Amino acid sequence: MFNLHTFGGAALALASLAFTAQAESWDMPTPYPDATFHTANIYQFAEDVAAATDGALEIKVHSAGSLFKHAEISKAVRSGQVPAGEFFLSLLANDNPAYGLDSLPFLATSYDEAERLWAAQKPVIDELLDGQRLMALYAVPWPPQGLYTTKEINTVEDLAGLKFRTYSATLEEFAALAGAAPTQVEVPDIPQAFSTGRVEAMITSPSTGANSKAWDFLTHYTDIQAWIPKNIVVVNKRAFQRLDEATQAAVLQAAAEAEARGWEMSRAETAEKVAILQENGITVVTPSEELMTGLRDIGAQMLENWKAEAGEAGAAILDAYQP
Ligand code: PCA
Repeated sequence: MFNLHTFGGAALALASLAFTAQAESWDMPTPYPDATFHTANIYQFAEDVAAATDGALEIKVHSAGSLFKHAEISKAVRSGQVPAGEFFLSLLANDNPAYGLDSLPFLATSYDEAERLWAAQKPVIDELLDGQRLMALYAVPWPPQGLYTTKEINTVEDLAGLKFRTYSATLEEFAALAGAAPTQVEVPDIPQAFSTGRVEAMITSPSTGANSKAWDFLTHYTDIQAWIPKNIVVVNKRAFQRLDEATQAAVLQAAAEAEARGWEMSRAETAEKVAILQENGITVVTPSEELMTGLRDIGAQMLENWKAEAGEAGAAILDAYQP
């Protein structure tokens, strides 16, 4: 402990100035609410970075789209408006189809498959991000995506005409092929979109369903386990390069831990959140063969569309995934 009386006021002011000049503070926008396991994982990541750098790098998380809207986050990091951010990986599929592979229905539906798909995607995505002055810190999957409705769904035809909440262009394509009417709604807006009747069905994880209190406006959860999409946390390359070497190493170490922890959290979420849906009165349904066949047909068509768009580069990723 230093003694204030032996420490001149001017010296104290200088010392604290020097300290603030060294410490760096990063604003980090994320799209999902605090109760989301991804967001909890990011808060832990920020704490780990602060601890490992003795407070030299402080990451301030701005959750639920409060600093930038979800669709703006990747651009904000690219342009350096913020040094880091999180977003749903396949939102970048408009830039390059490689980003969208984890949102294709029935391509990777178990965590083991999702891990293999990420291993196949990652080198390509690292290169694409590099071209955008970005660097991936880590990616974490959502639990398998299931179908939420207000009635029993036995065939794809049962989805016809439903006002369908979507979160990406890929899901929009899926909903349209199923004959439903897609409307893009961000997670924090889900309860209101349902309660006002803008939408009446959705596909998302047990996590997002339970966190949105789906039982307030939906009755059936059909466990189709259609895909396992990921969120990615990225950093602006120049912001990263401005950090000293020890801080860079601390960020990469905390990111590797966050990725491992996030995959574990995701696996644990699945059963836990389905149980919460059930406890709150949602009927959890095992899908009929007929429904699954119809949905798989849509998935097969979307994969063909994807291949046509992704060309040789896409074929190489698919080969790496399915050797
Ligand atoms: N939750 C997010 C993305 C996928 C998921 O499970 C959402 O519903 O937008």
